[in-house]
Amino acid sequence: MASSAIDRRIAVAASHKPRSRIVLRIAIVAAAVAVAAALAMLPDPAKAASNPVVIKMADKPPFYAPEKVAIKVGDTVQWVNAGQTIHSVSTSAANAQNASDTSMPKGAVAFDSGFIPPGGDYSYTFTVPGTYRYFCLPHEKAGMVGMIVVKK
Ligand SMILES: [Cu+2]
Repeated sequence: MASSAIDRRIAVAASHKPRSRIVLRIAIVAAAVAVAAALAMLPDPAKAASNPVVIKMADKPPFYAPEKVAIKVGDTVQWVNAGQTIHSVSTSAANAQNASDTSMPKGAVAFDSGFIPPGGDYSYTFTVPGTYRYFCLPHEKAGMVGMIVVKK
């Protein structure tokens, strides 16, 4: 009796092996399809560059205009420094003085423009839907924070 129970367990374990391999194979195919779909969703660079959503960065008081923007996945945002001083755009929590000034949806990778001189600009294409809070490194304390909502 006891040995037949063990035999059954071995039989079950053996029958699970090929099935888990099939599951793995399906997972690999699904991942490949997901990557292909993600690549297909990436905007044509020439097209994106010709029609970005523009956010101006100004000095007195330092702010993003508009402060809140709603876009679609694949849209590119271009921040233009229209002021006389340095500004930046960052979702990097490591660089934020106040953690609540930055947030990203799951799966998004933090971006940081570095310092943008007057007249300079920075562009970023959003590929992960969700809400992004970002800040200007020199002016976070002064309230220079912005929000981008990326819809599917
Ligand atoms: Cu600034």
